[in-house]
This record gives sequence, C-alpha cells and structure tokens, in this order.
Amino acid sequence: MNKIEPVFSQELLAESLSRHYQLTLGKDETAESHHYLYRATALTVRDHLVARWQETRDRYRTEQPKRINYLSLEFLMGRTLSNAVLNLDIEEELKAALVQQACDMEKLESEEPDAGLGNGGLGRLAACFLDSCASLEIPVTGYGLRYQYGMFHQRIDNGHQVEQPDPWLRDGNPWEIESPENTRRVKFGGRTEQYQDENGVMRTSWEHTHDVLAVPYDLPIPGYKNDTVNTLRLWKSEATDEFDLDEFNAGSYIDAVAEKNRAEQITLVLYPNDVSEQGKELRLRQQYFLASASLQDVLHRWVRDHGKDFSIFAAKNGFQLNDTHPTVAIPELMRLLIDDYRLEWEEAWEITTSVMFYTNHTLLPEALEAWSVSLFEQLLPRVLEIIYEINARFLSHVNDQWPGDMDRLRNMSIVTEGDYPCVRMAYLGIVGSSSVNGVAALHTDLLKQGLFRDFNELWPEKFNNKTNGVTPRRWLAHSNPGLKALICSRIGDGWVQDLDELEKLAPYASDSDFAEQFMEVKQRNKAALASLVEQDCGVKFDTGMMFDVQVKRIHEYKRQLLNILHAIHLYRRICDGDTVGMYPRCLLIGGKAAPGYVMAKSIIKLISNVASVINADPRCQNLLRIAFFPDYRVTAMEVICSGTDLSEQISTAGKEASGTGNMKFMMNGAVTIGTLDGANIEIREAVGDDNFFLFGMTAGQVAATRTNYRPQEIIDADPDLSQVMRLLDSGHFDLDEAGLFYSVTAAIRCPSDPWVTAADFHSYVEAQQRVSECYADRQRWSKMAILNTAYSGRFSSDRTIREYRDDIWYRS
Ligand code: GL9
Repeated sequence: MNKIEPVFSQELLAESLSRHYQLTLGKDETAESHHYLYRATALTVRDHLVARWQETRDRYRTEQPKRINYLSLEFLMGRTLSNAVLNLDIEEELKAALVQQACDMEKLESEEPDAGLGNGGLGRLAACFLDSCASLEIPVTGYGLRYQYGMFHQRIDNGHQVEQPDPWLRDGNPWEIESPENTRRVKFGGRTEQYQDENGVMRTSWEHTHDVLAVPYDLPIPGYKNDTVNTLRLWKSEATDEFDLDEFNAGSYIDAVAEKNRAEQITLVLYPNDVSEQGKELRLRQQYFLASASLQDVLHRWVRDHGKDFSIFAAKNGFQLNDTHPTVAIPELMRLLIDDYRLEWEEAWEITTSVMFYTNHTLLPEALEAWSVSLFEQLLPRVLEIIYEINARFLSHVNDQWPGDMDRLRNMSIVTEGDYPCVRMAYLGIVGSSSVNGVAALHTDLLKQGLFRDFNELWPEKFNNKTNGVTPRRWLAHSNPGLKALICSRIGDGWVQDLDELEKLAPYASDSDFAEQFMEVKQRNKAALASLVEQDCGVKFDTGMMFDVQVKRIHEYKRQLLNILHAIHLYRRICDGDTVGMYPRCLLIGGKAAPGYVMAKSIIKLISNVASVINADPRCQNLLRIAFFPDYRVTAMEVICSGTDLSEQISTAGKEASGTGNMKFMMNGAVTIGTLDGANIEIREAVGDDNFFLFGMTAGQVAATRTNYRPQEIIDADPDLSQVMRLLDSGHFDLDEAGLFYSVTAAIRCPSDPWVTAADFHSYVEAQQRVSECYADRQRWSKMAILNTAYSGRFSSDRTIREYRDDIWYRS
C-alpha cells in the first residue's frame, strides 16, 4: 500500500486557504467574512481528505474485504470541521495558518451549522459508530437520508417550546460530494404481474410504478490518525424526468409536473419524534427509499466486481439495521435477489438471513413499529407479497417446533390478525436476521425475558448484547481540551485510541496536586458553560456552586419531572430556612419535546416557571438557580458535558435502553446520580458504588409496584412530597395562568402512572442530600470525579465496535 504522507505544513494550508477564498469562493482579501473563511477552511481540509478517501476506496476494491453497511434513518453528526482537524492531526498547523488570516479557530467553527439529522441517542450513536469504524479501519459504509431540514430548532417563548425549521443546507455543505453517476431508482405503488420467463419459469414483476430517483451525496468519515476515510452516503430523492403520459395527454400538464413534488418530498424533513411516528405514509416511504437505494447500491457494486454470482455474497457483505426503521431492507433484499437477479427463494433467504443484523433500541411499546397492511399494499405491493411468504414459512417453522400451539403462532406472527392487520417490523427484523442485539446488559436481558421471549426460546443463539459507547475523540479530546492536556501530561495520549488506558489515572485520584489541577480544569469548563447559559438562557450561573445537569429528550420516562420536584423541595426548604447541609447548586435542564407530545411540553413549561419563581426570589440567590437550556444539540453538549459536576440519569428503571449522555458526562469527570437502568448499571459497576449516587427501585420492583400502585398514599405519608404537591396545587408556579399544571400533578397522582414518579421521590431526595454533603468535601468529590474519568474506558464506542466486529460482522 502506498502511504500518503501528511503534507500539512502551515504554509501549504495558508496557501490553500487563500486559494479557496479567492478562486473557489470568489471573495477578495478585503471581504472580511468569517463565513467565507470557514468555507475556505472546510474546502482546504476536505482537499486533504479526498486523496485518502480515494485511496481507501481503491484499497477496498482491490482487497475485497467483507464490507459492512450501517443502515440508519438518523445520523446526528454535529459539526465536521473540528472533528476532521482532530482526526487528521493538523490542529497546530491550521491554527497557525489562520493566525495569518487574523482569525481564530473557535470563531470559524461556530460558522458551521450542526448536521442535525437525528433525534437523540439513536442518531448520535450512529455517528459515534462511524468514527470508531474508521478509526479501527473497518470497511463500514453509513447509509442514510439527506434531509433538507434536520431536527427542528427549539425556541423557548414565555416558557413554551416553539419549533422552527432547520434549513442546514441553505448555504451549501462544503463537506458533501454529489455522486449523480450512482443514482438509483426506487419503485412505489403500481401492481404485481406474473409472467413466464424464457425458461418457462413463473416469475413476478412489479409494474406501473411511480419511480423516484435516489441521488447520493457522500461525506468523508476520517479515522483518527490513520489513512482510512470511510463514507457516509446520504440519499436525496428526486423526480424522474418522465411525465405521467395519461395526465399529460389529458391536458393536465400542470398536474403532471406537480407530481414531481411528491417525489422530492421524501427527503424533505426528518420526523422529529423520539418514539416512532405511527402510521404516517411519508415515513414508510422514507424507510423504503433508504433500504431500496442502499441495497441496490451494494448489489450494483457486487455485480460490477463479481458478476451475477452470489455464492460468496454473504461472506462479503453485512447490513446492520439501526432499529426497526430500515428493516424493510429484509424483504427488499429478497425481492431484488429473486425478481431482479432470479435467485430461488431458498438461496435468497439463506443470503438474506446471513447478512442482516438487527439492533433494538427501546422497550417502550409505543415505539414498536407496526405498519398497516393496507398502506403496505398500496405503497409496496410486491414487498408485501414477500413479507406474507416470509411469514407463512416462518409460522410453519414455529408449528414444527410447537405443534398446534395456536397462541404461540398468533403471538409470533409477523402480520397481526383482525380487521386492521399490521406488519410488526421488530418481528420481521428478528426472523430475517442472524443477530439481534440490545444496547445495554439490562436492556438485552429484558428483551430476552419479555418482548422477544418466544423468539429467544426459538433462536437463543441470535440474541446478544452490545453495550453502547461514545467516541472519545469528540466527547473528550475535542470537547475538553483542558482535560485532554492534563491527562496527556501524566499518561501520554494512547488513551485517545485505547480508552482503557485511562485507568492509569486511577492512582492520581489521591494525588493532591493532580486533583487540584483536575478541579481547575473543571472550574474553567464551568466558566465556559456559565457564559453559554447566560447567553442562551439569560440566567447567571455562579461557578462556585455545584453544576447539576440533565440534558436529553424530554420524555416522561426520563423523569425530568422528578428532577423539578426535587428543585421545588429545595426551594421550600430554603423558604423555611431549613438549609443545613444544602450545597448551593445551579440546575440546568435542557431537551426537545416531540412537537405533538403535550405532556412533555407541559413539563418544559413547568421547568421554566419554577425557574422564574426561584431565580426571582432573593432567598434563593446563593443557594439555588435554575435554567432551561433551549435548542439542546450536539454542539451544545460539547460545552455542557465538560462543565458538569453532577449528571442526572434518573429514568424509571427498565425504561431507558442504555443512555449515552451518561457516558459522555462520566468521561468528563461528572459524577452520576442515577437509577439502576440501562448503562447506568454498568457505569456503576465500572466506577464502584462509592463513586455513584444510586437511588430508586429496580426494574423488577417497578414492575411489582405497578400492580398495586397508590401514589396518593405515598404522597400523604411523605411530608416532603406533600409540601411539594401543595405548592404545585396552590398555583404557586402558575404565574398568571391558573390550573396550568393540573395535568402534570394529576399524572403524578394517577395509580396507572407508568413512571412511578412518586414512588422514587423520597429515595431521590435522600440521594441528592448525600450529593450535597459529598460535594462540600472538595477532596472527596475530586477523587470521585477523577475515578469516573479513569474508569470510563469501557464506554468508548471503539470497544462497542470491536464487539460488533468480532461477534457479529466477522464471526467465523
Ligand atoms: C434510544 C434509547 O432510548 C437510548 O436509551 C439509547 O441509548 C439509544 C441508543 O441505543 O437509543 N432509542 C431511541 O429510540 N432513542 C434513543 O435514544 N431515541 C432517540 O434517539 C430520540
């Protein structure tokens, strides 16, 4: 392999910068614009990626390794420039070159809009995985959609969430390269027809379809300090140039042209729901569009290199399906192999079930996608026929295993019975894959015992766990340069590639010099966070106070409500002069609510109102301050996670599949207060129970409690909670809208409250009191914080990806 030597001298970078500034962008030296300078910088950095990118593609083509395709409706990439600069290791040189342009890196970086093509953890996980795959030099291609509008921007207007569009591509995207020669064609609608082929075999074809073009845009995914540049390929939908001749001839030229709009709509906007949007036709169109275009792309390359011989296709290809969203890829691969490449069912099925791997990301029942059969029939008639055939063969297998067990057949059927039959996409995912994984140990156990119990009995070998991780490049090296420098000064920089090396920091936890420096870094990061909070929330945070943070999507199961009940409890104590052992704290809560999720929006309003009341009360001034952070996003988290003391991971046990924010905070030396849920359990195991504030019921206790839950009795028996409820009921936080939070207090009192907020309140308050006392002991706290960083190694997405590689993708 001819290695491309790095040629990143400051001079060359400076030259390339001004060339792009003047020649590519057509700006003269006097046009003082950070925006154009950012673009010139991006193009300069991209130039340096392009050669390695081409070289990586050539290498894959000649070496023909097994290729993995990561199919995801979401990739929450955030900004690219800083990450590319870090991975290319050209930070010093670029900074120096920028000085010549009288510009600093930070200003430039802020010109780049976040690529917000995801809702939260699931989309950000995909982005971390791509970074790890390239860094580990695994041939993985990401396939997604190039939404014209990403995740909505959140404005807070008088305490209410207001959604605004995110036109992130408005000024163009210097990182993407359009690849029209690889355009694919995706079918919708029409009907199926039988015909006899030239050998007299009966075949099915899918005719009279309304086709949509899929045009790929490629983004480079550079590995950390290596020569690998993988690809994220995002599809844009475009109309074909063909007119509907019937319409056209009937004289409705305008209608015929307007049809084009429908095609272009497919990739117009990301669905903003954190639990899936049920039943929306456009969403199914998006899913099929991604699956079909990506599979055709892979098959096209296969035929180019191997002809129509698929005998070793399964040995050379794999598809990781990020949740059920792309599982329609399973019947689609069957369709392409059978209808287009004329394989027999058995051979096609053998291939499909070997190459497909499905990851489940949630146990919440409302998130389990089930598409109506009638929608499928209209939109994808041929795919539905194949799903029926898959189901029929599967049910006959179940019947062989458990003869006559009708309940099992009904429970396991991919297609439900009744007047409105549906296709259960998770079941399709299990039946059509060779691997099914959960995203944390508890989550996988609960899948096996609960939701997928029957399937686990049938195929125990398919089920496995892959605990999530996050990339230490973005979430420590980039987001926390102060801590990075401090760590490197003691243990070198090997940890950036092998995060387990952070364990070498453990002995420093009792080194007072190191502890002092560690806390100084934290202090500087808190100052940076405080200025962000002041700028975006208009609330002054005092860096002498504890920074207590909960940022994530707003959802009842994540229990931002429990957090705010505790804040009200502290407020009540302050008003009563009962402040013994209360360490002053600044509470930051942020996150977006799905636009149609009324309760989540009420919770945002409640947080805002409680913040207004408390921040305006002079008694609280030095003890408690609260802010709601608007428009929480990847770029904001880069500042937030490094400046946090206490990480709130307080979901109802059994509901948060894993969590990944919890890992980012831990890496950056925040201590967690949390329940035994998702990856919290493994975080606590890693850092030791002395360095984790545990509270609340276990998943098993939650389930047991719910069978006979009487929250009002819990409230009556707990004077603290009673007083909190009284304050809420009295309208103290309504400001001038009486009854504003009735639905919220009613939910807490409801015997069917699935999140059992009242049941965990007391335990939470006690744990928070322990936090307060502990934080007052600076030495003790610094030790805990350092150990959290030191033992965060296993939460690197490099570890996760090695496990996917060894246990799923390249298992021999
Ligand atoms: C999620 C889970 O809820 C998280 O617990 C998990 O960490 C991530 C990644 O595995 O996946 N599943 C899911 O639908 N979302 C998750 O965050 N939702 C969003 O991405 C908004």
